[in-house]
Amino acid sequence: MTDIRTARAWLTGAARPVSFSGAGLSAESGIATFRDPDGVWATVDPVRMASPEGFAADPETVVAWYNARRDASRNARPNRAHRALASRHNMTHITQNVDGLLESAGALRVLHLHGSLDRDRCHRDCGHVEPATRRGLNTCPDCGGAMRPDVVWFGEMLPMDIWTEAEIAVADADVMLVVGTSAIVYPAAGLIETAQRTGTRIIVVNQEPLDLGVGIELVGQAGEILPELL
Ligand code: BV8
Ligand code: ZN
Repeated sequence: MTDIRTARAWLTGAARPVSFSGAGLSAESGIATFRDPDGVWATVDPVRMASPEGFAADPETVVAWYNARRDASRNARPNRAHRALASRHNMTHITQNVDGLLESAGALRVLHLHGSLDRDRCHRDCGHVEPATRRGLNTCPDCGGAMRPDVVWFGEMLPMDIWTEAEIAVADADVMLVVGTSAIVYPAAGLIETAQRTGTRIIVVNQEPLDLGVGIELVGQAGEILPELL
């Protein structure tokens, strides 16, 4: 059988499938990826814009950059790949993406390992979180600390409840569908190794070959391949 037919058979019979996605899933919705040649990090320094040190050094610029990404994300629509994933109601979606396009496509269970653009949280971690409606620099109404996007920056811990839920879902999964990620950011990318270790069948769908040496790799656009797979 061809790889795509085998992959489709695996997914058809999957009782506990998970997807693990990155920026490539939202690329066809017009949201830039990070490490493609035309990606975000080609023009923006990740340490300056996506780290606590960068926020401390220049909070106005960091908040403005996230507000620009929020505007881009709000104008984006789910693409065929989001809709294909959302059509599998027994699939747990573990994503590194901070957009809400899987939810907009109707996905029922989405675990955001790196947070969400839609929220701001208190930088003092007092627990205050609010929808990201206020523009500019704001202070926490509960403790006066600085408010910042509720995303996970480099050097910051992932939300432990979400991370634990993702680890359990992967350890329990019979099939993992990896979509549109360069799989180099940890601990998130470590979930692929967890899946491999626990005998999960792994299907990788990516525009560039990742050559992870696990399961089946289908090279191409997620918006083309996923509707065929699911
Ligand atoms: C942690 C913010 C420790 C949210 C992001 C030094 C100091 C501190 C930490 C480290 C360090 N060195 C290494 C680390 C660990 C670090 C890390 O892994 N760095 C990497 C770069 C080596 N990790 C961390 O810092 C993490 N935290 O380790 O904390 C700790 C432990 C205990 C206690 C305290 C602290 C935090 C990681 C999260 C960082 N946040 N962004 C935001 O603004 O979005 S990372 C950034 O990369 C995004 O979040 C993104 O989600 C993530 C992964 O990128 P991808 O989604 O994979 O996107 P990419 O562009 O790379 O790839 C897209 C792929 O899609 C490509 O392969 C492309 O070919 C493909 N594609 C494109 N179009 C399509 C397609 N495929 C299919 N169809 C298409 N149409
Ligand atoms: Zn606070």
